[in-house]
Amino acid sequence: MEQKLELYIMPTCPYCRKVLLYMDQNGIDLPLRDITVDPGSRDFLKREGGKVQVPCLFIDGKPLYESDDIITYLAEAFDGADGAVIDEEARERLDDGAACPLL
Ligand SMILES: N[C@@H](CCC(=O)N[C@@H](CS)C(=O)NCC(=O)O)C(=O)O
Repeated sequence: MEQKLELYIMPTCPYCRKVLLYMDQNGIDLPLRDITVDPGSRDFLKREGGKVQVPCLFIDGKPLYESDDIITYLAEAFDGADGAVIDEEARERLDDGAACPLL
């Protein structure tokens, strides 16, 4: 059975951009919830996830935090058709000196 996936993000968050970059490189398209423009999404994240931290991938309503864990999950869930490719150089660039905006 197909799982319901939703990715909670902030566009300026480098960890979110890392996940989004990975998705882009692998042709993965998921519904995005931008908590900076949607207060309802932020409230949902706090209530159901337990904390306001992004990125957070909801898998059938269950939260998965941590960008690397999300990428690992996506690599397994979407592996096959196109093959999962992680661009290590791009990931390092995003990790390097990444500054998180205040929530
Ligand atoms: N280790 C986490 C770091 C995520 C992170 O620090 N996100 C920031 C936004 S850039 C955040 O949500 N901070 C709020 C908090 O941690 O309470 C990851 O890789 O996903």
